[in-house]
Amino acid sequence: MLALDPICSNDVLKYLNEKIVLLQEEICAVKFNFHVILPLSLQEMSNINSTVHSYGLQSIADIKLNDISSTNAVVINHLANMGFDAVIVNPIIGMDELSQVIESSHHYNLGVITVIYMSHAGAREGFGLNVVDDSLISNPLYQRLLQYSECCDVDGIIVGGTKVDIINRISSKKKLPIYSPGLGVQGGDPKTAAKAGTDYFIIGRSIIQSKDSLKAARLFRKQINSLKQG
Ligand code: BMP
Repeated sequence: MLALDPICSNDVLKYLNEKIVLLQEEICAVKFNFHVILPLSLQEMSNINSTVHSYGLQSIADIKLNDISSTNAVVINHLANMGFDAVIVNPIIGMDELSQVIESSHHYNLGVITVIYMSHAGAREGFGLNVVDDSLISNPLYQRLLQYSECCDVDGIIVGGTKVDIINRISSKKKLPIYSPGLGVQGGDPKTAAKAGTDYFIIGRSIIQSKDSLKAARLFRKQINSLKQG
């Protein structure tokens, strides 16, 4: 999955389109971050998503949605109108709000992927914190987020590709597909992540900032495919 985070500020639309056209055969989906979506109009984002779809790819809105249900429902409606296929949500909102996000999203055929453990070093200060529930049972926060996600039947989960021990722990009793960012520039290795249990590999700068983006994408795809076959 291509994390299409543009590095240029002028003519972003041209940049996005060119990268999608160039890399479409090597990827299964394009992930657009909040900072990409924010300055674009509904029409501009819809046009980009039409290009994504014209190559049979999926488009994911990475906004790590994290609000009350009434607000989330409006956001989901906008994302559906823009033509997205899935949204990334922060399950810290709890099971009631998460269920409602899923209901609103599935109503528009929009998938929901939740963030369980992020890829950066400081992620342990949040996702790794031990939390105590009403019965005084202590668990790391990410395990609680995973439990919410499984109970609410989300469509996939995000676990940083740099957190191989966490991917291993989750994948040993896995119920949901694991999407991992943090590969390449952030230090994560696709091979190690694949062995631990990553299903989908989210890669951005190592491809789009490479001198030869197509070659870089091909190399990643070849590496990932050989791991999956082996
Ligand atoms: P890159 O391969 O260039 O590091 O990009 C990773 C992408 O995944 C970025 O869009 C980033 O915002 C996102 N991401 C991440 O790096 N770590 C996470 O834990 C969750 C993310 O969504």
